[in-house]
Amino acid sequence: MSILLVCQHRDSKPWFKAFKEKNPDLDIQVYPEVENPNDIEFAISWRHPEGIYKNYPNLKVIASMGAGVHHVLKDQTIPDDVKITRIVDENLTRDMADFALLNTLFHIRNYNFHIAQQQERNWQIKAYRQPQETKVGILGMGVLGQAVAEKLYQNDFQVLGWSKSKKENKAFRSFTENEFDEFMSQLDILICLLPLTEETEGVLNYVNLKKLPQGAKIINLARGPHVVVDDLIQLLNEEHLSSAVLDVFDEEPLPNNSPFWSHPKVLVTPHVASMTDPQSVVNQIYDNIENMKNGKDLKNQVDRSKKY
Ligand code: NDP
Ligand code: OXD
Repeated sequence: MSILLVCQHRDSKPWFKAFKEKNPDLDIQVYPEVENPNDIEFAISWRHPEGIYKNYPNLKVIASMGAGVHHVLKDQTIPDDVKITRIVDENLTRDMADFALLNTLFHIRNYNFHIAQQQERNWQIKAYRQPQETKVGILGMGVLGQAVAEKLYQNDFQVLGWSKSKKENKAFRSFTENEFDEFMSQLDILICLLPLTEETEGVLNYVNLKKLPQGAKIINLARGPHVVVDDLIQLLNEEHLSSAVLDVFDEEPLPNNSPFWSHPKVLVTPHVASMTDPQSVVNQIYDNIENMKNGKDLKNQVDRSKKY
């Protein structure tokens, strides 16, 4: 039995090291150097080249290196009986909550404005908003959305959350799918933490973002295709939205000619809101290798019919 490590745009070495330290006897093959494809039963994967998994006839499980699984599920060539798992990790969750808080504070403390003023050597005082008078809405109230809500609530923000199912959590007011307009119409800041699915792709489009009050800000920490690029640029230029923080993009690395790089109201970060630390997640993936061998249930298995 061999493990396949498939990493695109991520360094495979720390992953290899973490698993070898956990069990030196594991046979780990690093794609594309695979000795015997028939031996591969378990893959640890990040943005694999589409279609490769059909070359491993005994593959049983694909473990996403991240919380998101769209990069796996979008590959229609993966047989239906291959199980898929994702990462749920307290360090990943804490880092995401910190990043969301950082950017929310960045917005209410007018950091974009002060950075621009410094470039002009201009000493200009601007009134700032208090957290208690700021409504932050989160699209997607799963593991990460709820952790972000709790952190913002602890820091005195008013928090609203939108998800498929109703949630009971004192940190935020819960809205479901048919309450979208009511949710959007009251926000000062919108944070996106939805999984990418057919239903959520393009959710940050002109019509939906126009439902936000004038001057609202958005923070996309989920996936690039949630945003319709031209619509967002138009709403920033029309001054309906006052700024955007974008951590994720349709194409990563963000191409040189993207309008986001130089837009004065956009802050670009290179998909660093929260990064999986192989040392932190090696146990949950290793346990699943053992669970697979012993025919037991897998941790953090994705419901393939739900698509997230
Ligand atoms: P979860 O699966 O735990 O949560 C997803 C949430 O979205 C759930 O609340 C779900 O509702 C809701 N949802 C899904 N589809 C819809 C829909 N059509 N309408 C309304 N709500 C919907 O995911 P995580 O919180 O773990 O992760 C979220 C995403 O964050 C990942 O998929 C990934 O893309 C992104 N991410 C980004 C990182 C970065 O560094 N930028 C790092 C890690 C993750 P319900 O609860 O009712 O099922
Ligand atoms: C993830 C990510 O899904 O890094 O974990 O985006």
